[in-house]
Amino acid sequence: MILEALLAQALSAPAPPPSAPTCPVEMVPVAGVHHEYVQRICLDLFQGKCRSFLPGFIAREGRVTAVRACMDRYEWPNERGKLPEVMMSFVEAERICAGAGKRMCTEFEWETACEGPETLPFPYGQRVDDAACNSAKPYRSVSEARLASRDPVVRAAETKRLWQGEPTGSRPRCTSPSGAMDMVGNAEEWVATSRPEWPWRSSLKGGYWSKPWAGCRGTNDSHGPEFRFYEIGFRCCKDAPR
Ligand SMILES: [Ca+2]
Repeated sequence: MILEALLAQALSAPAPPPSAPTCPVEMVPVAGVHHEYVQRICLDLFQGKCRSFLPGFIAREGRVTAVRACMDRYEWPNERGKLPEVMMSFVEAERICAGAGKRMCTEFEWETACEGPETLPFPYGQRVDDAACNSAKPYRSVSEARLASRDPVVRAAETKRLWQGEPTGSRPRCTSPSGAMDMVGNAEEWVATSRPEWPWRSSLKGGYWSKPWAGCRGTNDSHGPEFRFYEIGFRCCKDAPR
């Protein structure tokens, strides 16, 4: 049944996407039709994670959302070559984006930017490429007690010990079809939840420097807006001009 659905959808013409907006120079236009669920055929399953998908076969299902927005090209502070800021809560990210005349990206905007019109599983293509993005560094075990310490010196030391981020835009192949960079890997990114049935208004996208299977789909919905962690940053979005 899944194969039949995939074939039927692969052969049908996609709906025309919304026209791309004109965005500020530091942002990229994001325009497309987002489908709540996608199903693909996996070609290479490794330790429960799919590392390669069959190109061209995809079933798009669930709620359909037209997306039209502007998105920061890089993780905050959205300047090429700067290190992404981490240990950011969703609430802090909201305040910073608002201060820049922007807002949080929604989960569906983020996925649309990452996948592009072909609804790619990874921003750079159909299969995991450990060198494309900063997502395959060795995992370092975390001292949650030190990270949550009341002493800012202790927190900073633990954050520094765990840090494996890179300057934004360092890996040219880590560019999504929309032009946004480092969507997979480097800092994990706060977004505004698009699925109202989920527990928090805050969600996390794109994995980080030690999550080599991270792709455009797959949302971490486990953390509320006050949560902060050593690898969590964000990027901002803005409504597209009419
Ligand atoms: Ca990222």
